[in-house]
Amino acid sequence: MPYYVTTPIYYVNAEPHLGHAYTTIGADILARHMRQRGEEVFFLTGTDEHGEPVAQAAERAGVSPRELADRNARRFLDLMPQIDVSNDFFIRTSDERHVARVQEVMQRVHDNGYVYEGTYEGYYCPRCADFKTPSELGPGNACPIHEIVLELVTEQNWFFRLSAFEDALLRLYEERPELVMPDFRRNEALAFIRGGLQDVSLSRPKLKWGVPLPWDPGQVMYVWFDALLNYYTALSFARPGEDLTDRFWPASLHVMAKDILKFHSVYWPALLLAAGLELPERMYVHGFLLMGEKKMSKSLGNVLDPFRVIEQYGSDALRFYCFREVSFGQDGSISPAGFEARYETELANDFGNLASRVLAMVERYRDGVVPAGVEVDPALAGGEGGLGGVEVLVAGLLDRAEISRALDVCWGSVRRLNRYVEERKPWELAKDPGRARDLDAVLYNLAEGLRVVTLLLHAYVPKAADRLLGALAERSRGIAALGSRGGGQRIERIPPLFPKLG
Ligand code: ME8
Repeated sequence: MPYYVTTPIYYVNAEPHLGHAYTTIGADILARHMRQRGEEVFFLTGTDEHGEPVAQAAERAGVSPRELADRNARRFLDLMPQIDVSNDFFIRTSDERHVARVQEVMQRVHDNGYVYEGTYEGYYCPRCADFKTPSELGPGNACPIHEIVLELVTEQNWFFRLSAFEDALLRLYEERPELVMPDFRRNEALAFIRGGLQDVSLSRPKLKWGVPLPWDPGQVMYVWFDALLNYYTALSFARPGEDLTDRFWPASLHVMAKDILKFHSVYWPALLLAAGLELPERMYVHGFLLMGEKKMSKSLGNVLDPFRVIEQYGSDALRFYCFREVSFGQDGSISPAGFEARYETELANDFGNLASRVLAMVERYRDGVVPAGVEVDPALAGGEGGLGGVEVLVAGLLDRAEISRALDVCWGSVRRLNRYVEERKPWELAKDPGRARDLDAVLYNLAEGLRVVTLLLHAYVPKAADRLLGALAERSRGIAALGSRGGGQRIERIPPLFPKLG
């Protein structure tokens, strides 16, 4: 089964921040891991360029929406290699191939009878590009996310018959319990649907910056419909001269944070049903990275700049920290002090020192050759953090996008290997020529365990893992079981993987 994973497409009303990097790295970890398992993977990210959020920001900046979009899309594009993201394509919704495909799909929704003309009256947040229901409004009719007071708007526009899909969506959620993960997010989506679905405005009459409705070009499409469809349209033009839609649609997994749960778990499946298209298999809804108590957000101005963090600590450290510090799925606070602590104790000490020690001991005691002809030690394979079957455990968790839990399992193995060094004391065995076979066994098990866990960590910390696997003379980047390589290879010593900060 091919694996097609997506991130949200990000608004270009401002520059990227760590929240965007977080989701993108999460999806990247899954894409990399699936490739390691030999799956055929397509990984999509990109930018959401139409609609009020962008048009209003451009006005404030005194530039055209297209200029602002070009400028900030560039920043998102540049971010990807810096955080070591291996996306197969980067979609921009201002791309005319996307626009044409969106019009085609929406015309089908129209022709299938799910569109009508009417008057919208209610509260609209231009920053969220969201029509708020009364229960979603904060005190004083404010947007609870952006903390701006919303005005009551009345306008003539086109509607999408969302209400027609209430029963179909309830059935869908019944039949496919893993459509929205984790479970508590599925329950939120279900509660929203059970609360009753109102038809939703499908167009914006006053706005110019968007996709014109094919049947009424004087209006542009509500940006969320344009945006959601990116997951589908991208496949038709991501590879020049080739349409990947049949190969990769429906998507295996959409990754996003809880702020856009409603759009993905309610509007999106309804829109696809209305267009007669297949539905994505699953979505994973994660929490917010918080700085102190607040969600990091462009409009609240409390952002941590990923470019600066990478400069200081490297991309691996950022990738590791985000998923280690905050359990994927939950909200969690991050801080510069937290970064430093994890870097020192876990990357530099637990993992970096383990790697240095193992390489150094193989060199010192066996002239750099991993001993061959020895068995896997059951003591290392079993027990807490045991490495036997660790690859199966990690794969099972990543199948359900449990990125932090899978990392916890890997870290359990890193720590188990450190304990194994302390328990077996190779330096004492080395003093006794009668125990040469025991020393062989310990050194083999350490090198083999380090190889297995580094292959698993490759998806998280690709740069460091590549260096270490190079030193371990491991050419494959597949997932491996403890004992699947027999020894005999010549290792090399390398400078510390995660040097101590000065
Ligand atoms: O909503 N913590 O774009 P957006 C964790 N264009 N994740 C965060 C975060 C934080 N503090 N801040 C942002 C949009 N994110 C629409 C999406 S999709 C068809 C259209 C991440 O630029 C997270 O993935 O506001 C969140 O869902 C997304 O950025 C919102 O990005």
